[in-house]
Amino acid sequence: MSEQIVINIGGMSCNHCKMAVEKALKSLDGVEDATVDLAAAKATVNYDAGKVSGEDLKGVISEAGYEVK
Ligand SMILES: [Cu+2]
Repeated sequence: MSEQIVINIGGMSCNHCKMAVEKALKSLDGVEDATVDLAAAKATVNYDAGKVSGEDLKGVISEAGYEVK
């Protein structure tokens, strides 16, 4: 079942950060699409809730070195 979540992220300062967060999210099995809006400091993620959880998504952002708000 496909779901969408919007996650507020702190610590992103440039386009590299945006790419790093998108890459980290897309590395998870079950993530269908991940788009980071740098100006708004938000990630919008479409994912299969049967494969990956919102907590998993937040965890991988933290592991990449950014703050989940
Ligand atoms: Cu950066």
